[in-house]
Amino acid sequence: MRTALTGLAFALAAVTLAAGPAAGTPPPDDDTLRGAARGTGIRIGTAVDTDALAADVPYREAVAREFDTVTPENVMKWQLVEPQQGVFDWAAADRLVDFARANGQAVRGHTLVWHSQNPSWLTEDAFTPAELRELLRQHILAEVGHFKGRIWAWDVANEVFNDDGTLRDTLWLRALGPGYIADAFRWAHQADPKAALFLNDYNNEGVNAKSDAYYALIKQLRSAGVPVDGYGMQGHLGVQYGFPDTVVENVRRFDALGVQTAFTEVDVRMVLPPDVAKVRAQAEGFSTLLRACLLAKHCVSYTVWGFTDRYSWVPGFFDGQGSATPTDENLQPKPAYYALRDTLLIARR
Ligand code: 9MR
Repeated sequence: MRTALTGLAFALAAVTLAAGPAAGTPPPDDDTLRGAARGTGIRIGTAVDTDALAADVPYREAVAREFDTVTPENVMKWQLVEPQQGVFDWAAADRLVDFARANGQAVRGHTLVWHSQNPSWLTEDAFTPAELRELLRQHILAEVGHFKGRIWAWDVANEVFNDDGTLRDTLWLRALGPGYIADAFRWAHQADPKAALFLNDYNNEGVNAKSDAYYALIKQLRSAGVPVDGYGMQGHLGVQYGFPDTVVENVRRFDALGVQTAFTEVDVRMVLPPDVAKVRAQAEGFSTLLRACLLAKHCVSYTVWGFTDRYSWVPGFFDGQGSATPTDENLQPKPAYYALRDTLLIARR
């Protein structure tokens, strides 16, 4: 990426010319997202494809250079950590956590209870409700316990509501009733009392029926003493839909509830091919969510769901759509990348 060279030059110049920053604090490298975010109170993160991290050197260097936090895109999901009942595989996730530690990055754990990417032994076998509850409890205690002290924030419960604000019909809701959400948070807290525990969903960035449901749920859980610390908004946008215009209002009402907020999976897809108008709109979509985060008191992080089109999930899921991340297949920054960086630099000023 072009920024690598200019960034390095900037860092060397800063080290040579300045009296020197405090020991252990590298000078801010304004040519990276990570450097630009310093002093804003927000951590900038990315989802990480761990196969790419192992195989693709420029990708790996960019993850280390550009981001304060990493989220495993897949390798902490139940299907991957316990492919057969009682057979655990933490290797890929451990490697990512080690990488993060080596690069001074925090880890967002993703995700503990979800309707998707569960192992088939769990979803196909006919367990009784009591057995399912025990399996969920053991899963959360095992996973959160395994990573204890190494995870900054967990997406404990993912996508529990429908867009109309009713609870999503999942194996968990059907077997255990709505109380499974509170239970999941209690078990996660028991296994790692220091990790920040989040609810997380999509289409909940603006004020709407879904975010209203989260507002009510978080209020209720906290008054019952359930250890919920944060509200995650994934931020999967598309230029063809326009962008929610009540995001600031939404994050501020969660501020007032006393919980942290975070944008956890931001990308802005488009119908291919890109053109000037779509690319500009995309930059605006990324910035809209970042500005809202900067305007909230307790918005702690902004994570993109992959930073390069080389590995984005979007083309595989939405026919004819793509180009959803801030850098292209060659890791070259798009206007969206510069919009994010400049917005951070303006906030820090
Ligand atoms: O990006 C992930 C993709 O590689 C997986 O195949 C997919 C399976 O459902 O999950 C994707 O990540 C999702 C995330 O875990 C939760 N929010 C929506 C994300 C995009 O689908």
